[in-house]
Amino acid sequence: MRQSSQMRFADAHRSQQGGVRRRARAAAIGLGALAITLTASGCTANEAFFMNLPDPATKEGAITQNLWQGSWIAAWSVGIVTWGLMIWAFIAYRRRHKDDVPEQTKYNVPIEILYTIVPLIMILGLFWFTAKDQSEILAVSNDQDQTVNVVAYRWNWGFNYLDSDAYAVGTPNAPAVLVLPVNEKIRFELTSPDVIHSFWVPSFLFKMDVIPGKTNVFELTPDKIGTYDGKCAELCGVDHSRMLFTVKVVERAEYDAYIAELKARGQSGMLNTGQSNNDGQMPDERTT
Ligand SMILES: [Cu+2]
Repeated sequence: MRQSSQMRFADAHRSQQGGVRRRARAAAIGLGALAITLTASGCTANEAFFMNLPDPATKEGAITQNLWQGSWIAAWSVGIVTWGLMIWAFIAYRRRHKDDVPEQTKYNVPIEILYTIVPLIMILGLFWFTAKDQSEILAVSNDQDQTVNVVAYRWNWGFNYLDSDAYAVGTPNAPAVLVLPVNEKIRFELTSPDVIHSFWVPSFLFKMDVIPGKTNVFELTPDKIGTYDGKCAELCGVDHSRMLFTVKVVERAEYDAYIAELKARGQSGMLNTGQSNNDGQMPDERTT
């Protein structure tokens, strides 16, 4: 009798060891497959874990990048702990016999308090960092080197270089170009003569609405020479998707040459926003 029970125990122990080994092998295969998928697809860490946020092209962009990456690190950590607990529960509490019934409980107060308090702490943490960084990025200190009045209208962009007394404007065939000197603090003043638009330069990690009757202001310091895409990020009407522009961050000398070129073309002073008529397009820009 005793002998047979010892044998059963030894059998059970052996099969348990086998189970542990099988699980360890399955976990190793899973991790290996994940590593191969990431490497084979040529994913960078930024693409795989931070959803490919562009490299910031402004001094202030680093704040947003930090907030974004920090939020993802927090999210991945929570995800890994949660998935780990789930997988552990699946394995540790799996049904071992056909007639197994799990222990029936109505509630578990400590666990319920835990999963109310922990998410609350996480949300408050994310809120605190977001509010702190947002107020830092949106702070306007009026010590800018240049002021650009961005005019968004159906369906193009105009840029009034207020300190240089020149303007640039886009046409449907030639999207607007915003030229900015590198490492100079730019004050952007956003105005719209018609409907709400949104000024968005993904590489600046920044977007702000352009609202008729209200001047929205922000300051950024582009610090990387390069050409960046810009677009309207507010569905503003039928040709919203054509509201594209290009930002060129250049050396000071190149900026001066560009302003001189605008003036030579007769684009001194400010864009007449009255050109935008009730139908939304400049009369000379109608394509149909
Ligand atoms: Cu728009």
